[in-house]
This record gives sequence, C-alpha cells and structure tokens, in this order.
Amino acid sequence: MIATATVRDEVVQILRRGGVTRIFGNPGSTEIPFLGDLPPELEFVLGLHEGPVVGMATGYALATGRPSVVNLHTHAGLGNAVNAIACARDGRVPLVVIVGQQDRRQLALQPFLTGRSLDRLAGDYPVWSTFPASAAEVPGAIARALYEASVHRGPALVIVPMGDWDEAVPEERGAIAAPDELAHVPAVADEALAELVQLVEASSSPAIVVGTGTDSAAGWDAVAGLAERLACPVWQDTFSSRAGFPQDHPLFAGHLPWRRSELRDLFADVDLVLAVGTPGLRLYVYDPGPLLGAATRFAVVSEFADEALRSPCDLAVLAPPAAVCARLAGRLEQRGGADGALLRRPPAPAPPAKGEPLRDAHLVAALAERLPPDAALVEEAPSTRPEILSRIAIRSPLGFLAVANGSLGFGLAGAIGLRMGQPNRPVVALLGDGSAAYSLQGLWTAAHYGVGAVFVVVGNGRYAVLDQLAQAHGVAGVWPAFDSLDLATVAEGLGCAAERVTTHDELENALDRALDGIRERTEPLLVDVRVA
Ligand SMILES: Cc1ncc(C[n+]2csc(CCOP(=O)(O)OP(=O)(O)O)c2C)c(N)n1
Ligand SMILES: [Mg+2]
Repeated sequence: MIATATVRDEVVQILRRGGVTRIFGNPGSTEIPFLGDLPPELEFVLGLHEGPVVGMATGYALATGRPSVVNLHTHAGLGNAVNAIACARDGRVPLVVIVGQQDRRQLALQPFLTGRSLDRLAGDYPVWSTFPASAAEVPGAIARALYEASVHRGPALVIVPMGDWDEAVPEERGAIAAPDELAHVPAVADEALAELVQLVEASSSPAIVVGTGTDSAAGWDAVAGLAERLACPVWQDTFSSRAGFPQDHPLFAGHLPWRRSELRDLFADVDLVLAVGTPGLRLYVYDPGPLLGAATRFAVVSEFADEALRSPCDLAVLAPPAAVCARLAGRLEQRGGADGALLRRPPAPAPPAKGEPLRDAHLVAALAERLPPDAALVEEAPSTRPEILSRIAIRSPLGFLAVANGSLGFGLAGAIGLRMGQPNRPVVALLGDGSAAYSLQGLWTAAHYGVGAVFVVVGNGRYAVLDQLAQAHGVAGVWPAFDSLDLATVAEGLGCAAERVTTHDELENALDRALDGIRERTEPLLVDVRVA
C-alpha cells in the first residue's frame, strides 16, 4: 500500500523546505483546517486588516530576500487585499498568497463564504494564480507558487478549499508538480552585449538612469563601477520606490522629473540615456512631445520582459542589470570627466522664528541629520516627498522604500515587515497623516510582535498634495481638512507608544530619543509632528 500524508502535512513540509518561518494573515473559518495547531517553527503573524497584512508581508519579503507567505479569508480577505497585492506586483515583490474557499464538495450550491472565481478576483495583478483541480494538487500548487513568485517577482495565488487540507496525498514520486530545488542562473554572455558595448562606445556624453532593479549591494557596486568608468551622471528614475545607486556618490545627479519637456531639456546634451533596472522615463500627467530629443539614443537593461518590451528605446537588453553593468564596465575604456559632486543638497532651514510654524522641511532636515547610514527609510508622505528626495541621501541598499504605484497604505505596513525581516536595522517610516490612516491597524501587529520600527508622521492635518493640485487646477478641493484626527491617540489605542511634537526643540528631542538605541528597540513608536 502507498503511504499517505495529508495535504496540510505536505504543505507544511514544502513551506519549511522553502525556508518559510512566518505566515502573515487574518484568519477566517475557511482557513482553520490549515492554520489550527501550526507547528511553532511556522509563526502566524496576525494583522487586523488584510491591506496591512499583505503590506507587512511585502516588506518582510524585501528584507529577507525570499517570498513571504500570506493567508487570506476567501473573497472577504482577498477583496480587502487586492490593492496591497497590486502594490507587491508593481514593486516586484514575491509573495505566496493562499486564499481560503468553501469546501469543493458543495461549491456548486454556493454555501455561505463561497468566493466567486477567487483566482480571478485580483485580476492581472498576481504573476500566477491557480485553483488546483483536486486536493491532491494543492501541495504541488503551493510548491510551484513559491517558484512562480520568486522567478516572476510578484504575488502568486493559490485557492484552497477548506475540505482539501485533510485529504490524503499519495507519497509517491510525481505527486508534487514542481522541482525539489531550482537553480535560477540568469547568466550574461559577453557576445550578447556587443550591440550595447557599441552603443556606449559611440556615445560621448552618456547618462545612466537607475531603478528598483539595481537596488542590491551587487547592483550598487556594478552601476558605480560603470558610472566611474564612463565618468557620467547617474539619475534615479521618476517615482522611485527603491534607490538604485548610492546617493552620496559624487556621480549621483538626483531624481528625474516626469514631464516629457523637462526630460528633453535635462538630457538635451546627453547622447545616450542608459536605463538599468528600470524602464527609465516614467511619465505622469500627459505632456505633448517626444520623450527625448532626436540626437539622444536610449537603451534599457532589464531582467523583466514586460519592462523591456514596452520601452520605446533603440536597444533593449533583457538580462540581469548588475551583471550587465559589471561586464560592460570591464569592456570600456576609462573616461575622464566630472570633478566633485554633481548634486548640491539644500542647507537645513533655520528653525522657525517666534510665532512661525514648524514646516515639513524642518522635520526632514532634522531627520536627515540623524539617520544612520544603514537606515531604511520608508517614504509615504506625498507633499513632503520633494523635501525628502532633496535632503536625504540614501546610503545603503534597501535604504529607501516607497510604494511603486502611488497607492497609499503600504508605507506603515511595509516598514513593519521590513523591520521584522531585518530586526536590527534602523527602520524609520516617514508618513503623511492621511497616508498613515490607511493602514493604522498595522501598529497593533508591530506592538504585539515587538517590532521596533519608528513612524514619523507629517501631521499637516490634511491631504496637502491634493490641495496643491486642486489649486494648480484653479479649483477648490471638496475634501475637508482633518485637523481633529489625532493619530497619536489612535496609535496608543492600538498599543503603540506615541509622542506629539509641535515645536522645533520638541522635534529635535523626540528624534534624538527615537533614534537613540533604535537597533535594539523592541516596540514601535509613533511621533506625530504637527506642521503647517
Ligand atoms: C489608496 C489611495 N487612495 C487615494 C489616493 C489619492 N491620494 C494621493 S495623495 C493623497 C493624500 C495624501 O495625504 P497625506 O498622506 O496626508 O500627505 P500630504 O498630501 O498631506 O503630504 C491621496 C488621498 C491614493 N494615492 N491611494
Ligand atoms: Mg497630510
């Protein structure tokens, strides 16, 4: 007779083998057969809303370099999580999302908690989704989802009906439709770079644009090597969600604008824009005209086909960017050029005079003075972002994290996951008050699980960026200010310590205290800084 194990036993084995030690979730009755009595080496991390659950898992995956596992409750949980799943997809973060479902033996009757077409509910955002055809295929689907998430870098979804977990799986070769191990070897051959080498050799005034795809120690080193060889400026892509280059490097030139006209002006004297780890020139509000001037060539190096294939460039190279930059640097002659730093950062503003209010620039400048070089700054403060980008130099890989697609609610949750995955790293989230309000439930998780991240809130009491945009359109915003929102009190209600800051002295003292011993912190702290 063939020995059998249950679906659940097999899945637990597969998760262990995949190095999974935590499952993020918000459970419901359809998941109890899976989650009940989980072995202690698979810690369950409870989030009180599915948005922050997936956001935390996303930060955790970035910090650990492995897919995070999430468990969601049928349509209710998945529906709440869709936006966070979209953020993970657009941020290229691997997640395995297991979604509960009614028992397949009665699905046709649509009993209570039946989810409709759950494998399609998140639309195109998962990199892979499946509703296994039988219980016996569930372990294989989860094993494959771990690979799909890693290889395609995004969320992979597996729908698991509640009755499946206790079903038997034959312990026989071939029962799991996925490899035991995967050696992913995206190598770069010198011959394959001939066209790119030619393009770069033919340019006399190149510029490099970096993005998420070079945010790693190897990526930073390789781009620095290439930029130094070419003595050329390096720009961070528009709406960056990660830093692709050390921002204290003398060749760092700053962040790109999103208007075509500004891009054309900026690159007017550049004859080659080389975008690595990014499609390069990201747009926002429509602005007529070409992306670049006629004399500027454009090349894109990306490991992602979708990024490369939609780029209106002269040459797209589909390959790992760090390896390409390292090889390329080795093939090029040393050029002479730029002396001294390309970017000037603004001086700190004078503290407010008597009767003047604290501004966000004071907060950002005070933080810039205090952040240690290996800090991870999680940014979600829309109207303050220009101050942040101009004043704070990111000095270590994964030192900057923001949502990739503009949706709010990721920042607070992402910071928690990041700190859980790198428990001694200083993690500071700088959040707009409106943005923080999207995922405040995460603070409960941070407090409960002893996560020492620091959340600094730009407390302007309104959606300032929308007010500015309405003003620029010559219209009045119909949304009220929310001065009465007291995030420090809400944080305390969720078990998270909080401080309120209204003066410059209080600001400096609060940041000193928050950052002192931040590596050893075992509880979160929210600092609500009231600014004009
Ligand atoms: C999920 C989601 N809903 C709505 C928006 C639209 N939105 C963009 S910025 C913004 C206001 C942000 O307010 P706050 O965090 O207080 O930052 P401030 O504008 O005050 O700097 C909103 C609502 C969004 N980006 N994401
Ligand atoms: Mg605000």
